[in-house]
Amino acid sequence: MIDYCLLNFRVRGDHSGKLVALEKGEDFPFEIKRVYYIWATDRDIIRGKHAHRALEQVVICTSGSCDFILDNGRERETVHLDNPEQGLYIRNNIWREFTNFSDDCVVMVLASEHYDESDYIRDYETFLKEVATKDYC
Ligand code: T46
Repeated sequence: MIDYCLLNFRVRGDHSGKLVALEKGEDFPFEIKRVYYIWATDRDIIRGKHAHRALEQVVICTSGSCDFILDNGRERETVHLDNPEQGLYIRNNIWREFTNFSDDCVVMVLASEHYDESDYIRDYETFLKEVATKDYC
């Protein structure tokens, strides 16, 4: 099993529309240190192609849709994101690629750490070696 989950956010909508608020300690698995968002990506582009050594993230498709392909070094799973009421929680040591972007896709990412290129594993063979050394089962 791949170590991810879909968080279902509480929606505080009324007749004027929907609203999700994410508060520290209540709705979220870590303290957010960075937020970034991605849009205007052509459908067939494959982004990501890396894992993180320590970083944890929650990915929210706030508009449109895209597919996240998650890989723990043994198996792969595709998660379709198209709902701003859900967040994809990706822990460390998971290889991710994302693609199949709709024209209106906006992906917002909430991150547990500041940007640090040394936390990225951008080579798949290196990723396989690093996760193999952590595979105790
Ligand atoms: C991830 C997926 C979901 C910065 O300068 N600061 C930042 O906080 C980020 C995220 C990126 N950058 C720079 C680094 C590159 O020169 O922006 C450029 C594009 O980044 P990258 O190629 O890593 O983008 P994606 O979409 O492949 O991956 C990003 C995140 O980097 C990554 O952590 O999990 O989104």
